[in-house]
Amino acid sequence: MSAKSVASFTDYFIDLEKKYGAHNYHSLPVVLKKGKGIYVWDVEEKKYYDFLSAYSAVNQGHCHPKIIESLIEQAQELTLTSRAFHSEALSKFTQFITTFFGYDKVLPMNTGAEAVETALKLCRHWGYAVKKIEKDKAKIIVCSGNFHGRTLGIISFSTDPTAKNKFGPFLSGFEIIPYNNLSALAEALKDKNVAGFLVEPIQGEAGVIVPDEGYISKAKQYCADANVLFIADEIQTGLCRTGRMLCCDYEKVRPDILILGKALSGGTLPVSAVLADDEIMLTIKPGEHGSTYGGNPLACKVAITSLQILKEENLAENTATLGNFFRDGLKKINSPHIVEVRGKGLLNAIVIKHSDEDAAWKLCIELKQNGLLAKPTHGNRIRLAPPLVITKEEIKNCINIIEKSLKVLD
Ligand code: IF1
Repeated sequence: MSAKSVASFTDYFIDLEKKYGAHNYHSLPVVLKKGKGIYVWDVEEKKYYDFLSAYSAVNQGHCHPKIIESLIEQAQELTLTSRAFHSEALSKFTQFITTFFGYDKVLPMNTGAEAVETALKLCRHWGYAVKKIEKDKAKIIVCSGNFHGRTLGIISFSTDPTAKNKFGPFLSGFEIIPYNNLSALAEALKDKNVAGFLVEPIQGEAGVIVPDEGYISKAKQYCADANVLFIADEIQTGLCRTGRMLCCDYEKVRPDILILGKALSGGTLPVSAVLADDEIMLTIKPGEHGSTYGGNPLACKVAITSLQILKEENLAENTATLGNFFRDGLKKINSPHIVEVRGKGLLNAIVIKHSDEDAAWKLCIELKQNGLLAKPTHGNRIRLAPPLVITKEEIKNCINIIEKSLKVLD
């Protein structure tokens, strides 16, 4: 069968993937083949605003020329050594990223989930080596509605039945408390076996849940008072997405363990990192943890450039300003179908209310028709998170597209 014998290229490629690929995603019916800045193009040559940004991995915009240049340059030089040997690129990267974020040490990994696993292992290790928790008794507090990845360890403390059920048995040693609830945290911290508190400064997957002002700073303080590590998963909220370099910066909180991923490579390859000070990081000794690709030269080179761009292009400031402008614009639409507009910086969501339970999906299909890509989550929420290089003019156009598309729900 060739692409020509079916109705459209789009259908052809969707059918092909359906036939040969596992069915673990329900993707929007669009097949992309090119990206540049805030735009992507499909196989029919139709151009779209990308309002998902690969779940915040392309904060710097698709195929940023400087990132691609770094990628190519390093790819022609050296891509992988394993950690059996040192590399020039890793050495430079460790100095660069620790200086950038102000930590003693970094542990590089690949995917976000791996970095979260790393942080959990590190936290337990610290719990035994420094806090002197009795062997195998360490506990880590997490929040309901969390999303930290899809490994067995991580889904062991998920509260999303779709992500978790059918995959047991699970790992123990976690206590789940409600998000944005300081008294629940204070109660859970009474247990002397608690080594850490893992939290997203804004819950992404849950539908962009922004906690009350002061939650993060007070949670950090409670943890410090209880000699418990405050672990921030900034994989999605970090790297300027919410209008600051880190979302924790809004409350002047410096996490004990900081987890980064996604935009650390500007969307070119999986690069993640865990940052911490010596007292924590040096508990891990040679042979106790690692990854073949973690800290590979290609990743290291690309990550430095990706971080430099965030500063060079003032993406935190742009995001903070345009985020406010965008949410104001969305609120002014004043549609009966939008019951809430929420978010911080350019990590936003609208909540749709409609008698048709597929309304959010239908709206996304209409948005696609009108040249804007976004995807519903949890049925009635639509995440709106463009690359951070977007301009005010472009945001205005997008508000118009959203307003026009909403008519499909009338
Ligand atoms: C999928 C959501 C976003 C994350 C945080 C760790 C990870 C993620 C805070 C793991 C990953 C993704 C993965 C993607 C969907 C997605 C997502 F809707 F589920 F919540 F971004 F909004 N911590 N988030 O958000 O990082 O291992 O994937 O590199 O389908 O799994 P990863």
